[in-house]
Amino acid sequence: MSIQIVNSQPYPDQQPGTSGLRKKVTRFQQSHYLQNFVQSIFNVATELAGQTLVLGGDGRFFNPQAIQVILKMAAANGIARVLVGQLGLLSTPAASALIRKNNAAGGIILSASHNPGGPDGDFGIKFNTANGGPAPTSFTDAVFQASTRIHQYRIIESDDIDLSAISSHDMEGMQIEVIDPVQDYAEMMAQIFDFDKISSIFKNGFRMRFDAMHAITGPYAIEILQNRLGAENGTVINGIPLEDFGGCHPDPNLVHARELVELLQTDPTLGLGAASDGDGDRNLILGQAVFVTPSDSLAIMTANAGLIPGYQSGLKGVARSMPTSAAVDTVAGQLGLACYETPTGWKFFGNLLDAGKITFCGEESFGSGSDHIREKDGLWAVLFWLNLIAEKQQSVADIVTRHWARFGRHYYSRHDYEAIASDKANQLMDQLRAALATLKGQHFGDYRLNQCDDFCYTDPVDGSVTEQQGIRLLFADGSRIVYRLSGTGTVGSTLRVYIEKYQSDPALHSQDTQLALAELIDIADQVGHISVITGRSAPDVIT
Ligand code: G16
Repeated sequence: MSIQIVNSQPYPDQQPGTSGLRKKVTRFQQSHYLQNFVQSIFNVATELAGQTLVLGGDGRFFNPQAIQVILKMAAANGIARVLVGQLGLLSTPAASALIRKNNAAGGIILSASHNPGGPDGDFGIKFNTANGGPAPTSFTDAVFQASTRIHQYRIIESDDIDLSAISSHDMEGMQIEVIDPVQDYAEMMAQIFDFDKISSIFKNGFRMRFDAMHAITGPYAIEILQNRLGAENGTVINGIPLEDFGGCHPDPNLVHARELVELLQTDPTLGLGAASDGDGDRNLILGQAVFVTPSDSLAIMTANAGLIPGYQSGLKGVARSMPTSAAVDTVAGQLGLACYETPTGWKFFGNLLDAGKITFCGEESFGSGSDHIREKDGLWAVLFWLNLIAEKQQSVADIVTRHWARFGRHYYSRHDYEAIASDKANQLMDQLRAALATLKGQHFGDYRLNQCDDFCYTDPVDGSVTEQQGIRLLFADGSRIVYRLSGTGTVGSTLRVYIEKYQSDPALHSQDTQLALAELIDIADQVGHISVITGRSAPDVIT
């Protein structure tokens, strides 16, 4: 055996955030940095020894090198078999599906999600457990602790494995299967959605654009939308995965998916615009002159689940992350469904899904998904909308406005202040926390503050408690302002301010979300002292 035991020193900054460890590529390239973290995973996930591991990433810069290191470390740590995507590629939802289908003991996914890539961009690594979902906080905390104590790691001395073709290899007794990253996932989608019905709208001239943002979903979208469903060639734009995402920012929002937004504006024959992010778990849904907020999308999916073959037997319940609008709560209330409010982070849905308490879940951060896997799923959401359009024979705008007419409208916007100095961001949150007791009952113009707190979640399945998940201002009319610091940024701190207002009367619905929320936006600044503390007069990104 050519196992090497390599001496190394801990790095102090290997604490995983909302979704694994995300740092600059240059940080990951420092000697032993990646190896320390991977060894810490193996030291904690002792259940992996003798079992199957799924491995792949979103193809960003450093993906190929990291895959080879992890294969060699897996072999040295007693893993029996690794399923690795061809060329080291796997979308996050496809990886989750593979873990579940193959009874793998876990998976390692290489991605910094929607963060930019390239030599100066970001890289990331996360561990998913045997249920296919992101590891819980107890696990990531243990990995961080292990990383602070590490002094050596195990690795095989071996040549790199050729991942360019579907093939099998043996590495010191560990079996490596290089698999097609797309086919199993495409099959699963065909089981959930009515592919014949969706094909029929494309046959009848329905046109759409899907922006893969030069990230992982290109090959998946081309196979499913163009090859299997018969959408015209050219439906998938930016479909070739590039290690720097073509210099673009693979974050499917109205700012970074500008090209798609403009395509919809200039071509009135396009009935749907959609996009996904770096690793394929997020989604953006656009119609002609309408952006479907992720919060509304979850509510609309919940209200219409019965139209989709995979959900015809009904929903067990639904869940949303705390900052996500309460649009889905309104639907759940009317349909008599249980509705859960969790902290930000897909991992919090895992227990609810595993316990059979929910079927759908979603987040304002462009994530929606169901119990088919344990990750959010970008293409799943796009297919859901296509299936809805095909069933209802209505435009995206019609589906949305009819939904609002029935359930009322939750005006909703997120304001992001990016890369602010961390001490300022912490000061802002600390002063808000300190003011909570005095804020309650205060009036701000027409708005009376009913309740305010720092969101604390008790998991209904295992009783675990997660504190300090965002400051909530809850007003008497149901309006909300939420302040929270992002867990996925890599430069300074990002402050997210979420603003929401409910209007049940369709006659009073306005076209302009920012206008409808203007007073609350002012209150958010007034209470949070955002401009004073950060020195910023406006957010960097408004969604
Ligand atoms: C990750 C998590 C999501 C979460 C998001 C929050 O998304 O997987 O569940 O909603 O982070 O991001 P932030 O903390 O920046 O608001 P992703 O797509 O980056 O893996």
